Amino acid sequence: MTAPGTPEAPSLRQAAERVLLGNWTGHSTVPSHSLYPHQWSWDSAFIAIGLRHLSPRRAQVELESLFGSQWPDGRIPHISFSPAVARDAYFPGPDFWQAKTHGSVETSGIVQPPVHALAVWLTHQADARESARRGFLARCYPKLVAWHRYLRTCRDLGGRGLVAIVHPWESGMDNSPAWDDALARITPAPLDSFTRRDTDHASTDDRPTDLDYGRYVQLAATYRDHGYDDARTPFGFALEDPCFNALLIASEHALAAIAQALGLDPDRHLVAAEQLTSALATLFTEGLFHARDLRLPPPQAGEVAATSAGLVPAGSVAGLVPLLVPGLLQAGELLETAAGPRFRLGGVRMVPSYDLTGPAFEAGRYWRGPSWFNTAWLIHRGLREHGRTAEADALRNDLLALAAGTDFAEYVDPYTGEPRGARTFSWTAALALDLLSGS
Ligand code: 2M8
Repeated sequence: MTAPGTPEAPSLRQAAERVLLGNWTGHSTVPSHSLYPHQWSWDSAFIAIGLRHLSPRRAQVELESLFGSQWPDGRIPHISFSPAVARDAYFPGPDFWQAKTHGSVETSGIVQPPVHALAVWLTHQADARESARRGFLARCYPKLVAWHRYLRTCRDLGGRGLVAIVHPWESGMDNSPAWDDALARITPAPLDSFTRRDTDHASTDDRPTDLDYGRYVQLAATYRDHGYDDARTPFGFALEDPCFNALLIASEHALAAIAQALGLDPDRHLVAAEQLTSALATLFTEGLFHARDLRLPPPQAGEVAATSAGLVPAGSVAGLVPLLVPGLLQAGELLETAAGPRFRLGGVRMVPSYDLTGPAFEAGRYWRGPSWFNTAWLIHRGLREHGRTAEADALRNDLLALAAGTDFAEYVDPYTGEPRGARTFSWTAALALDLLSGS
């Protein structure tokens, strides 16, 4: 039976499937043909999670094609460029990144949150027989192990057992206010040295500012000019992000399940999950997980440090994502914060990307306030993990109603539900399909 307030399931399912079919390119799915016309890393993981209900085989191919762009050091780049798309259709494109893997696939050089092992495990479960026939898990497992190894070694820049991001794009929450202070220390690339393409397709009010873009370009160019070598690059921006690390923990748990299904010992993954979970606890303060800024200048004489642990004061939805970590000790406090005035779970549409009471809140601008479907899906999973079924069901129904009512918008105003950014956006359709399928 369809819950009250949710759109009629069969027609929503068909509409979501149409979006996924329309954005399919033959081996992967673009987030949006206009705004993001290539393959994105964490988008592909979310897309596979929905696509598995339409075609388990296609979901496998989606992930396998992404893994085809993996670098020899194990990193999975955040964009895999399509040779069929004009080289300047998206900025920064392949000519900016100058990165190639296996001699042919052109990619970016930075990464995105590691949702991939979770996506592989869920995709496998959708049709275990077809997965076994194609050797899906056996082929993905070593790639996922190499990916996590890269993150846990080359990217443990703080030496605390947590992964650091070195560019706001690596968080997937590009212009989150959580990055403002760290970004303010970066000298932007001159605005006349590059041409944005995103504002050709979306309103400038819904997108990051030109100043943000100047800094994004500068950070990426520095990494590129040091050969994307983590040991050599003088990273001006390095933060331990709670969302990124929580997803790595969820993915280590998924890797343990994958190892077990392959008859391998899952212990190393369970140990990794445990180590990461206790390191993650150092990011918790005042009811929320916060990013740690590894480049925070030491306080001047007489000045009080912002927080003793170098934690960024801005609170964002990234700090709620650890809810999906099994057995999380801070879950009770985190649930209180989610329901309180800062995020108003159940009181506004889905979950805002940034503290509703924060000084930088903007209801329509990208990751500075609007509610996103992927983070709502993650929080839904977290609520279920901690037995909060009623809140999980309410969030599910809200997500489905918004997906249906906005033609699968990229993000929405948390107060009005008004659509923003792209329409027929792939992960919105995929994750709606997943929730419709009872996941
Ligand atoms: C957005 O990020 C890209 C850069 O990677 C952009 O703004 O051009 C973010 O929302 C990110 O999370 C997402 O993966 C990407 C594609 O949907 O778009």
